[in-house]
Amino acid sequence: MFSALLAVSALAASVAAQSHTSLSPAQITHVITVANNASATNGSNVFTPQVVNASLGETVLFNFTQGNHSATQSEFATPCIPAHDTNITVNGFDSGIRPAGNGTAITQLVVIMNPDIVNTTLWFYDVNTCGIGGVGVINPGNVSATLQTIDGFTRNAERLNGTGASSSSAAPSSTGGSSGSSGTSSGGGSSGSGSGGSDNTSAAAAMRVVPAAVLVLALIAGGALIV
Ligand SMILES: *[C@@H]1O[C@H](CO)[C@@H](O)[C@H](O)[C@H]1NC(C)=O
Ligand SMILES: *[C@@H]1O[C@H](CO)[C@@H](O)[C@H](O)[C@H]1NC(C)=O
Ligand SMILES: *[C@@H]1O[C@H](CO)[C@@H](O)[C@H](O)[C@H]1NC(C)=O
Ligand SMILES: *[C@@H]1O[C@H](CO)[C@@H](O)[C@H](O)[C@H]1NC(C)=O
Ligand SMILES: *[C@@H]1O[C@H](CO)[C@@H](O)[C@H](O)[C@H]1NC(C)=O
Ligand SMILES: *[C@@H]1O[C@H](CO)[C@@H](O)[C@H](O)[C@H]1NC(C)=O
Ligand SMILES: *[C@@H]1O[C@H](CO)[C@@H](O)[C@H](O)[C@H]1NC(C)=O
Ligand SMILES: *[C@@H]1O[C@H](CO)[C@@H](O)[C@H](O)[C@H]1NC(C)=O
Ligand SMILES: *[C@@H]1O[C@H](CO)[C@@H](O)[C@H](O)[C@H]1NC(C)=O
Ligand SMILES: CC(=O)N[C@H]1CO[C@H](CO)[C@@H](O)[C@@H]1O
Repeated sequence: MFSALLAVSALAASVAAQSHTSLSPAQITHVITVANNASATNGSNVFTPQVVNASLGETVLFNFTQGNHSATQSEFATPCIPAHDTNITVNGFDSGIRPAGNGTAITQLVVIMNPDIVNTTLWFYDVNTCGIGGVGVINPGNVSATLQTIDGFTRNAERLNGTGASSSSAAPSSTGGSSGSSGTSSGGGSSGSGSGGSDNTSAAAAMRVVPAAVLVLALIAGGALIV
């Protein structure tokens, strides 16, 4: 009995990174290590893991251990722009840039899965590596239904903010999104193939965000008129 309790306690400590209490959702912590940038052309290892599922009351902890990165919430169609800038009703988390000094200045950003966000897919990026695929997602959901995969998100980031962003084709790919139909984030649609980037879903999402952008511009214009 006592040893069983000890085992449960040890389990709680290992998953929750906080011991001495019982295992409840509020203490389950999913750690995403923010580090690396091993090459100047591939940011896929900035966030490890890149994909996390977190339930109500659980915590996602970004652990900035190395490099000079941010964890900034965005939207699928606009991976490298803060979510709040494309949809003014979304606050969105944003760590700001966190220079970790190669492990000498480790900091954390905690995102608690409260009721208002737990059923939302939370896409995010690193300001300094977004264009080379420094991106990730919390709760991608049923990608067979949404066709919004981490691979599709990465392609959008590289297409819109990569080094070839202005010169390469920005035409939507009809195959980009369907690669996610396997239900996993790896597979036929891995980075490289379908480099045209987007898919029907993201095109629809892009249309969806336009009104917000227009609204923002209208507000700015209004402010300028008042001034
Ligand atoms: C980036 O690196 C990851 C992991 O090594 C690899 O799976 C992926 O194919 C690479 N992407 C590109 C565009 O080179
Ligand atoms: C963050 O990373 C550092 C360095 O690897 C590690 O010592 C620390 O335990 C990590 N923090 C959490 C909450 O996982
Ligand atoms: C971190 O990145 C920001 C933005 O790119 C830059 O202004 C800053 O100088 C960088 N800091 C370090 C320590 O590299
Ligand atoms: C970062 O630290 C690791 C070990 O602490 C070391 O091996 C590596 O060379 C360092 N990198 C830089 C760029 O200083
Ligand atoms: C989230 O979605 C699940 C499944 O549809 C539902 O049971 C739950 O009430 C939702 N939670 C919130 C906070 O909206
Ligand atoms: C990505 O590109 C968009 C459009 O040019 C720009 O507004 C945004 O600031 C860029 N994001 C980053 C992280 O550089
Ligand atoms: C996250 O949940 C989805 C179903 O909602 C599942 O398909 C996927 O494999 C899960 N991913 C991870 C990393 O657990
Ligand atoms: C995911 O979506 C697909 C396509 O809409 C659907 O057939 C499947 O039942 C869904 N899976 C779950 C677990 O809801
Ligand atoms: C903005 O986000 C809210 C959820 O916070 C959503 O209901 C709404 O449809 C979004 N608006 C646009 C234009 O995407
Ligand atoms: C975007 C970014 O930070 N790229 C850096 C990744 O690492 C290489 C090699 O250290 C740098 O040259 C890049 O500037």
